[in-house]
Amino acid sequence: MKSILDNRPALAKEVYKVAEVAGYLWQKGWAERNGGNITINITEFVDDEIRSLPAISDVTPIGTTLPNLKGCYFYCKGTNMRMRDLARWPMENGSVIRILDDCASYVIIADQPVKPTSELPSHLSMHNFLIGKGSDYKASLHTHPIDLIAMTHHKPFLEKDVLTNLLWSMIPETKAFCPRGLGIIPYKLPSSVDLAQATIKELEDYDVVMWEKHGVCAVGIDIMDAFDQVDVLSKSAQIYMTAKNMGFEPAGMTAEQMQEMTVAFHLPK
Ligand code: 2HA
Ligand code: ZN
Repeated sequence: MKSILDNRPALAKEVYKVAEVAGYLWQKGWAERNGGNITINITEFVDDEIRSLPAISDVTPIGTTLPNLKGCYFYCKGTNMRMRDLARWPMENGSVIRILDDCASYVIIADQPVKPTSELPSHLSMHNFLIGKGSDYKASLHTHPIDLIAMTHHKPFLEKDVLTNLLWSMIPETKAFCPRGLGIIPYKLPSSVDLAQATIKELEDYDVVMWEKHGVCAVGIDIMDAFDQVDVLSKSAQIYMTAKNMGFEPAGMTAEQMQEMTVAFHLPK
């Protein structure tokens, strides 16, 4: 079957990175059933032939107006699709959409009319925000990491930067590779525009945010970058839990050790 990825190696590479990450999400136990979603901004790979592809779906409202997305194209995981299936068949479990000129609706253009993720309002709001601030980030990831979600069931962890500092202090790499820390968003209905708005507000300060009792949302240069940031935070959460399971509160790196690291790796404060 013909695919939009045929003879477009640069675009295919990005989509196959999504497939690779989808496999990791499943292996990690972060992607039960249809859990999680991924979107990537692929506008830079779009040629005249893609621009002239006809719609293969109805015009569908996004639910919000996103002025920076005019003429943009995204690869999106399909709603109700499984990450473990997407890992093998990305173009059967996801699709490419075109944002229409009203910036408030989209059509699917390839390969098949797979309806995009239920979290499309959040994902597209994040891309709109990123473009607006001139960021070169192209990927957005939502997933359900067991350890990090469990931590949001404990009220003291929901205070600003409590989890950021706790997780950073478990192992030096976490601050090095997730230097902006972990934002917290109080519980909101999945897929809601409310959740989307709260998410972009937190992206001002963080690349990874927790949706209380639901999951994480991360943005990055590409999908590997977004995944890696969640992965290092999850590693820290595992170290914390392992120490607690051994019956003690982990000491954490000292303030001096954190400061030394921050200077040595040229990290933000
Ligand atoms: O797509 O994880 O939040 C399934 C979800 C919705
Ligand atoms: Zn979810």
